Amino acid sequence: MRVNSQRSSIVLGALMVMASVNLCAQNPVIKGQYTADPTARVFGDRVYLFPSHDIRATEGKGRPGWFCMEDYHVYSSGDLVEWKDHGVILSQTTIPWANPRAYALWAPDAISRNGKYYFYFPAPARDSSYGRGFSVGVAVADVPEGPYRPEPEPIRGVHGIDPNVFIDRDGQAYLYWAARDLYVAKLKPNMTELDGPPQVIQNLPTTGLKEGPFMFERNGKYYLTYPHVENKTERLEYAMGDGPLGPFTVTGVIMDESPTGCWTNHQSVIEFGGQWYLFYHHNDYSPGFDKNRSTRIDSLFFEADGTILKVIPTLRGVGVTDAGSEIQIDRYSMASAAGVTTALLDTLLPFQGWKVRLDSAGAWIRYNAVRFGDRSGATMEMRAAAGQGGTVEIRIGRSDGPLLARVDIPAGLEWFVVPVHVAERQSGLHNLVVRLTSASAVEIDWVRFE
Ligand code: FUB
Repeated sequence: MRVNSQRSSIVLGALMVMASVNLCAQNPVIKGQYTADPTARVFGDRVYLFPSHDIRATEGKGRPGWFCMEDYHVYSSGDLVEWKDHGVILSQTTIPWANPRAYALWAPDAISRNGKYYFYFPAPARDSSYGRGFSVGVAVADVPEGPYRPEPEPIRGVHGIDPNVFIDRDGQAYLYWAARDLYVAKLKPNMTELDGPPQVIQNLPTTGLKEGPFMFERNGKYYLTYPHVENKTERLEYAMGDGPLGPFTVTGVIMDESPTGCWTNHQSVIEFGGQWYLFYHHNDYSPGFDKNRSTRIDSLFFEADGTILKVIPTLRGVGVTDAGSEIQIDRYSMASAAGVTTALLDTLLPFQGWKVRLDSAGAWIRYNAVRFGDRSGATMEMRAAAGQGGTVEIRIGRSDGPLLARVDIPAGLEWFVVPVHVAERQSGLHNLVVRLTSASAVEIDWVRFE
């Protein structure tokens, strides 16, 4: 099986270098708001996330049952785990040329040049003199967090969605976008005007929707990544070339279609702290409605010939979790083949997150990369529920690894926070295994070490 989960020891090494503060996030990485179409950029020593901001359409506000976005936020992180929301950077009502009632601020991008930050976004224009459908605008800032000043007019000659900007090693900037086909055009040094006519990118799939182009370069190879409907819903594919204009050869699939049917996916790729990452989205916090999506991150690996290993989406995501935080072990890295299910704690309040249910004796989950640091970890708490009472063991590394604690959860319908003594004090970075040892089921929300 040539997948990213095999490379966990490499990731662990990279994470040990990156971790420095109190960390606790898993996939999805932003809680409390929907964040779709995640474009990640490394500016200085932080990663900036520029997503679309899905909201739920209501009467008079957007089109019920469809995508609905009225503004953009930007987020940043120094470790890919703890994310700061810098607030609204652009709103449909403050873009001079955009329709202020369209609720269609779709997938954006941002890039830095000569000390300025350029934010590219699609939006329907306020009148037909700009043409039908979506135009693409630019807003400019002095720092990545903004404030961003929208240009008075959209970019002339661009009609479509999902703008993506790439600056090649020679300084030439390119704008990519989608309008049934994928297009590319050179940008002038001012980053706000095309420098020549757009070209349709050739040799890409001719049937099934393509959108969301994202270009990156690695070791002199140019990767044009894009969501494409090969079958029923979008999957993430890529084509490789020797330059930003191609010619490109369709090379492979980065991520298969969502098994739960989220129709869209949308990607960006960065290298940060010596590791490559794929940002993508899924409707984790909105399982019944796939137009409210959330950002996920997983590690990305390359073969020696430069091709990309397919990414298998994980709940665990990336980054190191501090042992003293509420470790959301329902976002596990790996699980036994049977006896493990996850569910929202409260389907009416999805941002409260999930619980994991271990159903049959021997069922286990493994949660990677918990940082004990120099904490002694003498006690542990587990928030759990077990109708008939139940017992789980927590071990280090493997289901037969050193025993940290045995937790007896009392019988009852309510959730208990059960304190236990930790048998073996820990330091450093470890993977945790939680295994059911009782015949009766246990549900777990989180564990935390004191
Ligand atoms: O978010 C609206 C649209 O859905 C994006 O522009 C596409 O890439 C798809 O993710």
